[in-house]
Amino acid sequence: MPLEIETEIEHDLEDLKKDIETTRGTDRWSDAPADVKELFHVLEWNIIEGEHFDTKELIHDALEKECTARTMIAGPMATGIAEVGRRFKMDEYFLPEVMMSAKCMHAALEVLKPLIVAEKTEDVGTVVVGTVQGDLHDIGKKIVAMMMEAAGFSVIDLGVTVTPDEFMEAINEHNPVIVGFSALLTTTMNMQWETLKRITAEGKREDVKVFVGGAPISQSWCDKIGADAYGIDALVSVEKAKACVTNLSNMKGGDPELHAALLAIDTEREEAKLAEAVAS
Ligand code: B12
Repeated sequence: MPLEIETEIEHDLEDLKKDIETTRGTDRWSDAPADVKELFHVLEWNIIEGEHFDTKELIHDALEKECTARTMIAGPMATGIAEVGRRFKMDEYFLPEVMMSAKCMHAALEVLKPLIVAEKTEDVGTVVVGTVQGDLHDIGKKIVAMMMEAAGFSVIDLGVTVTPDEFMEAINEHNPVIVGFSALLTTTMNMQWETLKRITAEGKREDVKVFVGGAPISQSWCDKIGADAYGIDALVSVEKAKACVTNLSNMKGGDPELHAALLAIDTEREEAKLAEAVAS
């Protein structure tokens, strides 16, 4: 039986720092058996310290203990790389350290991807994703792509620093239901807008639903550039993508009603969370 471990707790980065640096007496993964909790802390440290030669072994150890790929991605891998981002921002880490941590994430995803993708049972449509021109970040986009694939989509991943031309070529060739732009830099987020303008100029806006995501991206950015949906994380992105091929499948890309319906998915989730918090 796969282990069910809570990974949804939201962390303030400062609290996470204190927690990671000073104690393992944490509420993170407290519902996991003690050996799994310890292993998760070791995996988290492995990513923070960029010990990429050992990452795959740790992932295999966790799989042997019945941890799921999703738990590892949303749990220790997410908190580990978040702490790396904080250290980088505070000038405690420089580029070489971040690159080593990214290597750990890629090593882990290499093991986990086949397990996630194996969940695919049906083909519900095509998604084209890519990181926009000028941007080399691809860890989050890869996670989104694999979760989409598990949910039944055929995913065409165009890689990193994808030009508007390349996005257009892929749209014309694959006729996707959704095209997703990832951007992690404030200096490249504008390329999401440029690519979207290009899709509109080529007369393809109604044919494709446009999703945007990445650390600096927000719902208000999505609204501003006229994209259809913002995906704060992979799970939310998949939920919205599924809506595009089920109850919202008759709506066209760029339709304000589609935009509102996709946004309502976030509102409903927030309301449900609030109701749950009030009830407990
Ligand atoms: C790892 C990393 C790198 C690695 C990237 C390796 C790789 N192959 O991806 C390397 C070392 C190469 C790197 C380079 C640089 N980086 Co960097 N990097 C990071 C770091 C630490 C983690 C990013 C990450 O992987 N996060 C984990 C994933 C899981 O999260 P995510 O990407 O946000 O994805 C989730 C959601 O956003 C969403 N999502 C993501 N994409 C999409 C797409 C769609 C369609 C949808 C729906 C959803 C979605 O779902 C994902 C899964 O849940 C961030 C810190 C941070 N806080 O983000 C800095 C960060 C993004 N980098 C930063 C900077 C400055 C740089 C450099 C410019 C540094 C330099 N001086 O050279 C270069 C830029 C290179 C370039 N041209 O792109 C800054 C950006 C600041 C800014 N204001 O723009 C950050 C924020 C660090 C910081 N705090 O200062 N970086």
